[in-house]
Amino acid sequence: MVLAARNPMKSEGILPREVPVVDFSGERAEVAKVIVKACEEYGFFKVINHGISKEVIAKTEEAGFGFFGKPMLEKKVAAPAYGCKNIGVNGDMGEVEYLLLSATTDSIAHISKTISTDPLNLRKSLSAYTEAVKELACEILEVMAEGLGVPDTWVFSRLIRDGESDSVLRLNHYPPIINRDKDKSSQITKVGFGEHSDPQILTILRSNDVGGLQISLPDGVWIPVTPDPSAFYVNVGDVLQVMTNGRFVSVRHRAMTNSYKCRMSVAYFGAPPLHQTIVAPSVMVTPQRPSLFRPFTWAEYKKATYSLRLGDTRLQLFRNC
Ligand code: GA4
Repeated sequence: MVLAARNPMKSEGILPREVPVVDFSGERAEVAKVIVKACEEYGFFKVINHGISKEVIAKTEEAGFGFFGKPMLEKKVAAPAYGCKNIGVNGDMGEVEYLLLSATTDSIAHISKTISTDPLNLRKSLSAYTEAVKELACEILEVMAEGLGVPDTWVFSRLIRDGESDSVLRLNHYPPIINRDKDKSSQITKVGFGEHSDPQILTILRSNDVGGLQISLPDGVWIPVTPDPSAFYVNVGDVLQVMTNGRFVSVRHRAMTNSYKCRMSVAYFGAPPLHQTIVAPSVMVTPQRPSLFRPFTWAEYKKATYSLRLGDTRLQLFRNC
């Protein structure tokens, strides 16, 4: 059964304040329809019955908590893959610590040797997780292409399946923060990871059972995403917005901290190879819907991304006049 991305209020231009849910075990054409609608309206959806084993998920969660639970001096050994509070290179900060690595066998092997006393085991767990979420991302992208009526249904997934794909894996840890205002009467929620969109094609995110993720709807309203550790959450990234010629929206999102429990999320960012030219397939461009963006390579886009601040919108730099 597929739970549709309901939109009873669309005529008034208001979207329901709950995220669309896709039952991935449903009938393929129906799944495709629901995914396309969710990506057009929210750029975000939740996937249930995704087929990824609980064991694969649990081992990565365990490894993540094991690492973040270590003393700071031991974690710093993993720098530059390990970072605390600094996000990117232009002064963005958040109440977060993280591990950020290339989603390649070599990077996983390297980080495993650096941070674990049982590197083989850690490497096995992280590799199995990365392979599983990569496959889920590719299957989602293939169903999407079908739903969009793109004849080459591998047009998006091929970029992630490519051996030179620039995909990354990120483990984010948000420790609880007790932060009271001056008169100590109320609590202030602090930003863990500030508002931004993901630059890549598609993000596959999972967290433990602690809330904090919020997404921004096209009308500017922020809605909290109810945590569901058995599900995966999918973000449309900037590159997919370009490859659908603006039909899908890359979702702006942020993570807030809380005062009572650690939140840990694991995100796989599916990206093209650096030399790949990003351009919408021809069916996405029509006289009624002319090409919104000029062709550019992922390397160019990545360079622009890293020269800007976290919350900046980079896509406008690549718009056709
Ligand atoms: C946001 C999505 C991914 O986490 C990330 C981030 C990257 C980083 O942490 O190095 C960036 C951020 C992200 C976008 C703007 C730049 C680059 C931090 C930053 C300020 C790994 C990515 O690809 O882009």
